Amino acid sequence: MFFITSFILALAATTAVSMPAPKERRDVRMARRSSGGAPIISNTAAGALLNASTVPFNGVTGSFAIPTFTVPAGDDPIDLGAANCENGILAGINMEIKNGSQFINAFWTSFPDGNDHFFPNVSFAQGDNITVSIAMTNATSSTAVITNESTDETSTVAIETGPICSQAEVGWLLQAVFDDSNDIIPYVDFGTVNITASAETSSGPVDISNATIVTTVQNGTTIASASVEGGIVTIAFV
Ligand SMILES: *C1O[C@H](CO)[C@@H](O)[C@H](O)[C@H]1NC(C)=O
Ligand SMILES: *[C@@H]1O[C@H](CO)[C@@H](O)[C@H](O)[C@H]1NC(C)=O
Ligand SMILES: *[C@@H]1O[C@H](CO)[C@@H](O)[C@H](O)[C@H]1NC(C)=O
Ligand SMILES: *[C@@H]1O[C@H](CO)[C@@H](O)[C@H](O)[C@H]1NC(C)=O
Ligand SMILES: *[C@@H]1O[C@H](CO)[C@@H](O)[C@H](O)[C@H]1NC(C)=O
Ligand SMILES: *[C@@H]1O[C@H](CO)[C@@H](O)[C@H](O)[C@H]1NC(C)=O
Ligand SMILES: *[C@@H]1O[C@H](CO)[C@@H](O)[C@H](O)[C@H]1NC(C)=O
Ligand SMILES: *[C@@H]1O[C@H](CO)[C@@H](O)[C@H](O)[C@H]1NC(C)=O
Ligand SMILES: *[C@@H]1O[C@H](CO)[C@@H](O)[C@H](O)[C@H]1NC(C)=O
Repeated sequence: MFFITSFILALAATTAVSMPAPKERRDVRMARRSSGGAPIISNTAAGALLNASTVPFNGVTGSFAIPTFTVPAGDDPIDLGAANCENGILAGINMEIKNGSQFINAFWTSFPDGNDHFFPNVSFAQGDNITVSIAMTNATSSTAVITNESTDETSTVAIETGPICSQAEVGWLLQAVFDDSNDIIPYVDFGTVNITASAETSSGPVDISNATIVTTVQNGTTIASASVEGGIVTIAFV
């Protein structure tokens, strides 16, 4: 089985923010490939990625406080699946300011289908502590759960996919979003996001300290940096 799970938190600075289209999300996953654990430079993402060594991942979790934002923001999902696997799942939160109003939604997408679905019965505000997780039931069926820890509201969905392939990657990322012209919207200053990250295989929890770091560089300038220490993935606006 192959598992990728990414937390993707995107923050953007214009009013014309839209969720990344499925193709764009997939392109982001493709673009963040690197070899041998070398740091990855991306123009759309920052955070950490981890490959399974011998035993595939079967679950991944991230907990964090929704950052403060005052301009349109983006996307904070986890995904399960991979660039080299046809099938996968993405789940998390999307943050936007549209027409002066703030929206924070939890959503999930499966690949290759690519349609966004919203988690019912849960809502969020800036500063809320949330936990997102995906766990495989079997090769073609998973459960995604999002919880607002601040109120104990939880929403759980069952997600069917095609067979997930046999190599594994998990990740916790902050991701840029795209405007209606498919241009990358620059990050706004999101400060620091600390994600308490964990992943597990059938053998139990995995040490994430060797995760590959992903740094966002746009137009030659480092926009966001990341580090991993003690099970916390820290992503910082530079
Ligand atoms: C989630 O928790 C926060 C903090 O307690 C609260 O402000 C927010 O309203 C909660 N969400 C819902 C839908 O109750
Ligand atoms: C995970 O392994 C795949 C296959 O070897 C490789 O393409 C990918 O870059 C690796 N990812 C990381 C984060 O090292
Ligand atoms: C934006 O908000 C204003 C004031 O509430 C409203 O009149 C207008 O129709 C809204 N525009 C859109 C596109 O929703
Ligand atoms: C959402 O709430 C409705 C009404 O209480 C309930 O029927 C439904 O099962 C809930 N859905 C989830 C995913 O919890
Ligand atoms: C996988 O799990 C789902 C949900 O429990 C179940 O409906 C499905 O039959 C299972 N598939 C296989 C191949 O076991
Ligand atoms: C989020 O968690 C932190 C650390 O436990 C706590 O200090 C803070 O009050 C929590 N925030 C909310 C909105 O519950
Ligand atoms: C990069 O620079 C080009 C040309 O100046 C500009 O149009 C574009 O918006 C910039 N991209 C980002 C992400 O800042
Ligand atoms: C993230 O962790 C660092 C180091 O512990 C701390 O200084 C910072 O305040 C934290 N940021 C948030 C938003 O919790
Ligand atoms: C992390 O990488 C170091 C150096 O390659 C290696 O010795 C160590 O076993 C790795 N730790 C884990 C948990 O994979």
